[in-house]
Amino acid sequence: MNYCKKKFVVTDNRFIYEGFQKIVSDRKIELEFFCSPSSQKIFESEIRAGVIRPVRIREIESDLIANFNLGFSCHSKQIFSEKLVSSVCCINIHPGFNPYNRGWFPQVFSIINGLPAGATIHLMDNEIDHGDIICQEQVVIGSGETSLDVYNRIIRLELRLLEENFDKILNMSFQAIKPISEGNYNSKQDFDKLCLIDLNEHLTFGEAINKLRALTHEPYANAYFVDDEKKKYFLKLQILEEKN
Ligand code: 0FX
Repeated sequence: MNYCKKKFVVTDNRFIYEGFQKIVSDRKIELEFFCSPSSQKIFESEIRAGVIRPVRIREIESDLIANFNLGFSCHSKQIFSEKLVSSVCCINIHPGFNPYNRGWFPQVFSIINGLPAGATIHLMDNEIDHGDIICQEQVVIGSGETSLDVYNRIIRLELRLLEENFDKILNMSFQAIKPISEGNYNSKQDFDKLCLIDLNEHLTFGEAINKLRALTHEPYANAYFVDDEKKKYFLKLQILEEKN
């Protein structure tokens, strides 16, 4: 029966994990936490203590379907299968303002294409960052912000939205609304393409600054150009706001 079924969280992000744990411990609710096998280093001590289990979701899917009635994907590297999302209520905490710039690194693309950025909590279906929206909030991107600046605000917003909506989600008393359109989707390949700076591309200064600040995200080396000797140079933009 539903009321005795368990709830799970899959995450590969330490900041989100710690925030999630705080929300859970304030409420004395039991959740099972999983991470991807590739994130074992991030969660070394938690794995040793048995509070997070590294799993391939596909391998434990039948257990999840039989014994769980709610699951969260919070910055998980793993895609939930159609079978899982149609059998168990699965909820995604996403660092983007659906349906805009669904998929890879939403704020990077928002800085470049001007589409809204923010955070969305939504039901999962078999398309990426696509299901009905439980709640969302936009962040306004400042003209001097890099991808890292915007991302740091978004992950805090995700946790605030989760905290505010957690009880409703657990009681299944939320109302989810269809996204206003299909929006647009960016893949890892779209991001990789952005990173190669074509030295002969004609852009306005504004467009070039936006591209470089969108690709500035410590500790990653993203934007690069290749010179005539095939040497590769990475670029990042430093922006200093005038102090009054
Ligand atoms: O936790 P997360 O934001 O990413 C995770 C998953 O790894 C990812 O597959 C999933 N789509 C996402 C919802 O949750 O951490 P991250 O370190 O992979 O990325 C954080 C930000 O860092 C990203 O928005 C842009 C930046 N970044 C990341 C990588 C890997 C870069 O600028 N370059 C990079 O190569």
